[in-house]
Amino acid sequence: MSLAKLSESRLKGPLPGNPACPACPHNIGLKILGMVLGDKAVVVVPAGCTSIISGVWPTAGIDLPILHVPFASAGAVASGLKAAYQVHGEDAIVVVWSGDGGAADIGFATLSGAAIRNEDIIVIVSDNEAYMNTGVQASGTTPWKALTTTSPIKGKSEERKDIAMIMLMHKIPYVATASIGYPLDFRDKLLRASKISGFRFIHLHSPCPPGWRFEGGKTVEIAKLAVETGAWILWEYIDGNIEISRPSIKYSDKAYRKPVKEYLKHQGRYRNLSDDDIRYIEERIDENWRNIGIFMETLKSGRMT
Ligand SMILES: Cc1ncc(C[n+]2csc(CCOP(=O)(O)OP(=O)(O)O)c2C)c(N)n1
Ligand code: SF4
Ligand SMILES: [Mg+2]
Repeated sequence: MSLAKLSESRLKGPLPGNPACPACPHNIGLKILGMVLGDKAVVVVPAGCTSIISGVWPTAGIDLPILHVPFASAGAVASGLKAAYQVHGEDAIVVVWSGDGGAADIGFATLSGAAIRNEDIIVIVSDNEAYMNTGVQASGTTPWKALTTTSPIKGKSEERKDIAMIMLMHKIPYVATASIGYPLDFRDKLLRASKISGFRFIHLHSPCPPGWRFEGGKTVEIAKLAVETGAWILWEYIDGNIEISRPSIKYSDKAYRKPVKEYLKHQGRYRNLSDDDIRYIEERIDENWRNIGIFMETLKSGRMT
């Protein structure tokens, strides 16, 4: 179904005038979520920007049923909620909509537990690469050298953790990366995930204007540049195999990738990068592509079960 059709048929998702910053990536992602899952989604939201975006009673910022839960508990609450719906014979799709801090760091234990139990839930991590709601503190997914309010003066000194690969290692049925710059790819992945049962995980790249220090109108452009430079790889793990997703396929060949500087230069959080740093970041991108290629081959050969 086309986006326009989906949009006509279900007007679920973020409402106009909600308190998100202009050009907020979460609003874009939530719009797709509402369009695809519509009335069936029940959304579990740990603390983060989305807690604010969803509004303060009696007004609402998002037209979806939302359960606000403590930071560390989303995986556990979603598991219990789904079990309760099953007992009552209702087929609600329970979705955790979490930030990176809520998923990769503080809520990781309950998320990992729910994954190991293969709970019948969908987890979407809208990754803006820092704890934005509390003032841009570094999280486990903040990239190396990005400036945050808790990083050393020259930027974060550690590498980011790859939460999608970590979740894949839990041997769950479905894992994908997505980007708010490619809504149709995200829509398709969400649709496919919604037709599978068990624990499904989508890691959504979500550039944040105030947190990354770029002009609001550039949210989608920057998300696309992450893919076009190869810095964000779109892939999908399903039926025991990984495939590079259509928007990223071309960039498997380094010759087609834009220089990573094109992506970094718009973002004030990278203003202190040296030429050596940029070269190093480019090398890491190459390495990520090599690693995913090796992993794809390993899965195809059946050497990993
Ligand atoms: C246990 C606990 N620690 C800290 C906080 C404060 N807190 C609320 S939102 C937030 C940041 C959330 O970051 P993230 O999950 O990345 O979501 P974002 O705001 O970036 O969308 C923090 C630290 C809290 N609510 N609970
Ligand atoms: S800080 Fe970023 S993620 Fe949070 S509401 Fe603003 S634009 Fe959205
Ligand atoms: Mg965040």
